[in-house]
Amino acid sequence: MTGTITSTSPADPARVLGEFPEAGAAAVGAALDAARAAAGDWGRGPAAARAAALHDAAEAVRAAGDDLVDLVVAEVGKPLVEARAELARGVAILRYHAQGALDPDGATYPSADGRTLLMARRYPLGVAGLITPWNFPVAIPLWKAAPALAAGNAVVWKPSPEAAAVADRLGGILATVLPAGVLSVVQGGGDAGAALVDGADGVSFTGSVGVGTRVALAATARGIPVQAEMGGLNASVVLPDADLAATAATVAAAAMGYAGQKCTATSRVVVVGDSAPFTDALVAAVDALVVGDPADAATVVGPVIRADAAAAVVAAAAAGGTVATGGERLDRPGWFVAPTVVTGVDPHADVAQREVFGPITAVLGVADADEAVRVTNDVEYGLVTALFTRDLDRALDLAGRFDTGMVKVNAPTSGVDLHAPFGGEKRSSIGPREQGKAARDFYTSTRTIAISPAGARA
Ligand code: UN1
Repeated sequence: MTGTITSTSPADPARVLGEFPEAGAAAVGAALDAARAAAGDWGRGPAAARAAALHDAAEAVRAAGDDLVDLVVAEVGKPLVEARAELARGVAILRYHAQGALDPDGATYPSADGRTLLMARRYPLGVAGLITPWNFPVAIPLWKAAPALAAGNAVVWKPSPEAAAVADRLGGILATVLPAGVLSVVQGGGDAGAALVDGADGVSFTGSVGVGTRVALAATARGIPVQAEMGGLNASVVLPDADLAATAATVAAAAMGYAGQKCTATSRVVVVGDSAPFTDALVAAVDALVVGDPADAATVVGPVIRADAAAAVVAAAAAGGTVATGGERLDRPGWFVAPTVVTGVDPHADVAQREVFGPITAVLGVADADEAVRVTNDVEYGLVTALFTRDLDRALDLAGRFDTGMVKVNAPTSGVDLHAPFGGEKRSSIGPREQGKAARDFYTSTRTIAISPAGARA
């Protein structure tokens, strides 16, 4: 039984953005067959052709510009300024991997006999199955698809139903510049995802820990490579010497920008020493953020994605600590919640241990830097940590002690560099890193080839 996805706007739930038939197992199977049929020519063909197609894709996405941005704003409630930045990031990702298609695809090694050509060469996996979330509906699909395609894979992409309209549009744009079957979109939920994992040659997933772990188990049971990027419970650690106002503004934006709906958002603020002055500065910075219509260029905090997501923020705020600001739904249509800061939180309280994925952050006071490291690491996740200090020696020491895939000093937890490895430790990630040159390690398999002169081994 397959149904229909009706996509609505979180800022105006009565606004329907499109209806999309769900792909059942048969439709996913057909997309996989088409991808497999196309993968041979695509992967064995010249890398320059893949580079050219990806450059064309970059140009096509850039040309879609404002239309695509408006759809992102409407469908997932991303504030206009961030949606524009995401589109620009998507174009840059396509250009980067277009160029990357021409990178060296292997290495040679000295052979034992000195005459054999011993080499290791990267080959595409075949059909890459991509399962992507709604929160970066352009950038995440592109940072998976672009390196997959550059390496010579065909792609079948299952987007989140919450971003079905953006996926439909983006998939349509990419289809205009790629050979038939090389990239297709299958709309749907868990069943479509399961069918994809069942037939792909490798799976790259971004989403929740629960689903990501199931995807990884199913892929591993089939013996195919899998990469899963999941949650975060990221800390911003503030040392006493940090610049108070600048740090508060950076942390407020990292916690509340796009209503905290990033796996890289700051959900815990670990303050060393007297936490009162920084907490006051943080609350003032949070209260200064513009909350409202995501289509307004001044807005920093728009709606959360669904009614239950709004309810989860309110419940988390009520579950422990003192609500310093926020904690309530806004009295307007749409899934708006006031940016929320909870103070006096025990590091083991639910609000400090469970990812809420909304505009809420918990302030945890600690006595010294060692305790800050302990508290920061004492969670199941390990995606990113931000450290705020003017002391370079302490930054150098502490940066190596956080159990997270990324550490940033005097910069927000959110935001990533498209050309650097991206991924986390512990429950945040399974498998090799994404983005940059690291992405090739996932989308290719290395084969070692030895070519000896005829008769040499007689
Ligand atoms: C960012 O912080 O710019 O799903 C990107 C997420 C992350 C991406 C964050 N995988 O939120």
